[in-house]
Amino acid sequence: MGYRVAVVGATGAVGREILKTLHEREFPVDEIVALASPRSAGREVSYGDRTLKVANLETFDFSGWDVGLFSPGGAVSAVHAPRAAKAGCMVIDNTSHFRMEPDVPLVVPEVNPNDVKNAKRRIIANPNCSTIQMVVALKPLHDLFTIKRVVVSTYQAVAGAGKDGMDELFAQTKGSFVGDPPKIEQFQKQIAFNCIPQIDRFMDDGSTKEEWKMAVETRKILDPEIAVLATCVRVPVFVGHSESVSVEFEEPVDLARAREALREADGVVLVDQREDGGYVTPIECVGEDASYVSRLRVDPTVPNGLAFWCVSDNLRKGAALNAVQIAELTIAFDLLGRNR
Ligand code: 11C
Repeated sequence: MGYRVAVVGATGAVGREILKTLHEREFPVDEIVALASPRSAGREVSYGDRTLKVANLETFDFSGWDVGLFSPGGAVSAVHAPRAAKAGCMVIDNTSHFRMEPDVPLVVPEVNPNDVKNAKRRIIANPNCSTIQMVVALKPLHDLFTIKRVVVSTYQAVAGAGKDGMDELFAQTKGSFVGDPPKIEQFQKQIAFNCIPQIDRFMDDGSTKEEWKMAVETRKILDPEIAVLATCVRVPVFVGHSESVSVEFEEPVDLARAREALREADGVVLVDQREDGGYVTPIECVGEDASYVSRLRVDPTVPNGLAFWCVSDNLRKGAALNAVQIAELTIAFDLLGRNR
């Protein structure tokens, strides 16, 4: 039996990746609809070798639709996700709008799959991309030695800011060779040939909202006792977020056991050869599913510490794939369709 699936925000970078991922993973679809704002309605998007004409979200009736994968932006999800859920559709929302609401599960299938069963409001939130790849890598280590504190610095691709962010990096890079002055619209400063230590707006304590998200989301998904200090930086990479992660544990660490656990863990690929080039860089993870871990080593500056490098495709595991995996879980737990 297949399901009736709505993809909301279908013309955006994540929406398109969701359609691609649903098709690649042979998600059981009986009927699929692509939805977007009235401005984008009528445009066309691909689903496998089919072309879907985008329908207007504002006037769409979700009655009888089993699952909705939403990535239209927080303000739009705030209005339309509850409307879809009320009509009986199971919403998987990629925006940050519902993530920290206590009655909305925030799920990474390799880490807290059973939380999908608590979707009483029929809304499940997909975490921020930089959080997802990190918690996938942290989970097997937490199971072994119990994490106390994480210090992470990110190197985030412009795809995190959508297609406009990618276009800006391209235009500034090209412009530098032909003498055009950089046009700065999507980021706070020039992004080509630069690094910007600000993603999202500033909070009262001097951190940014992206850094706050990494802390609160990690605690909600993995363990409320874990302290997280994040510094989030935008870098001139098109797709693929990288992270330098230092972890302090309650218990003594054993590098060989850590390696073995990471090798065995779902969603993690350990590539760590301790030689020139024996690690993964963002350009190599594009289009791939895993959270790649490299440069794993003991941190000798704290009693029980490990450090590693982590890379993942932020549009894929960081957004579309994780959302589709959540949808697959709702089927596995019999939460869709006739079981609503
Ligand atoms: C970025 N992580 O790289 C952001 C994009 O909360 O879903 C995703 C924002 C979010 O800019």
